[in-house]
Amino acid sequence: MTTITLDRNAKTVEPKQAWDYAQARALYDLPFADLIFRAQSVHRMHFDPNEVQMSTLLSIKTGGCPEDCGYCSQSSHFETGLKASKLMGLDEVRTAAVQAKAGGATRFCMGAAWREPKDRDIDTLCDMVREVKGLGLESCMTLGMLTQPQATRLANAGLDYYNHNIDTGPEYYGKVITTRTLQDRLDTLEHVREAGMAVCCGGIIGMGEAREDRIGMLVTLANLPTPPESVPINALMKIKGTPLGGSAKIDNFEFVRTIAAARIMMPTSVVRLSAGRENMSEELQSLCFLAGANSIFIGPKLLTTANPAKDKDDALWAKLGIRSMDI
Ligand code: SAM
Ligand code: DTB
Ligand code: SF4
Repeated sequence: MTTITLDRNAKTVEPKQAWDYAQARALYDLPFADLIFRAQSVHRMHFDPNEVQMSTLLSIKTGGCPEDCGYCSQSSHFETGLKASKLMGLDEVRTAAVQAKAGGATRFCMGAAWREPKDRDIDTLCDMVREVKGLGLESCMTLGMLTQPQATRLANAGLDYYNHNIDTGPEYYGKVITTRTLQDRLDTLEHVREAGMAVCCGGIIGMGEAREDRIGMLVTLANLPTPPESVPINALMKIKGTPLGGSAKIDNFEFVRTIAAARIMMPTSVVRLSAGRENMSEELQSLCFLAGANSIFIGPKLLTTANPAKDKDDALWAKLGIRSMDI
């Protein structure tokens, strides 16, 4: 194991191997300015600090999900008022991807409210991947658990990334979801890796978890056999009718600390400021970028919830001098 020094003037902290909880905790607990300086220094070693990747999401199959994720509008276990729909047709996906590209996205992520896809849907999903790739966009899908053959078929169709979040730390996992285990998620991540796709894996902050759980989540991610190339950090979008819909709002600095620790612990990964920008001030988003976030979702909608309007985002990019990252 590599030891890290927490010398306040050190420019970088770059362990090449495992992080243990105590190391991660010491990092996370640093005075705020020291943590941000560390994160920004690491960020600049691997990325242009003024570039942010713009992604757009599309819900290709909405609602009616048999899983009981306590944060989710799409679970059939809770009354959220969401209207369920079947798997979208190819034409609708193509139209949405063309629009996303015209709106400035370079990455297109398709999400389905499934526990797992059916084998018979995989050909259609592969056609969707080919459409998106044909437009020159980076592709990502999140469809629930995958078998090894399903992962291989998607990879062969050209799918670049598979998103499958661990959502929270190991000790809090059972408080959030009971219909699957953390190990189920890790098994799918292994299938994704084996198939040769890049892994997009992160979680949600603000579900009533403790700082220990946020750190536990980052330690789990950083210690995967290969850390995820892409790490989405979502701020909980509170959904009425879900068990976690009444969670207390996460402290802004705590959220930024999570981003900064993710950046330092996974220095070459794209850290995605994912759900929650709709409820964030310009200043908070800017702190997230300073802490090393370098991807966001653009477009008026995430999967089922709101995202900032384009004119608002464009005004912020202009104020900060942020450019879109090429893929
Ligand atoms: N059903 C698939 C799955 O769970 O893997 C894919 C879709 S699911 C909506 C994708 C991810 O979105 C979840 O793993 C979760 O991390 C995030 N998410 C879902 N609802 C959210 C919410 N209300 N606030 C923040 N993030 C959320
Ligand atoms: C991820 O980590 N965040 C995105 C993407 N992966 C699929 C989804 C956010 C969903 C937010 C709640 C909603 O819109 O339903
Ligand atoms: Fe289903 Fe995914 Fe929502 Fe969980 S997060 S209920 S698996 S759509």
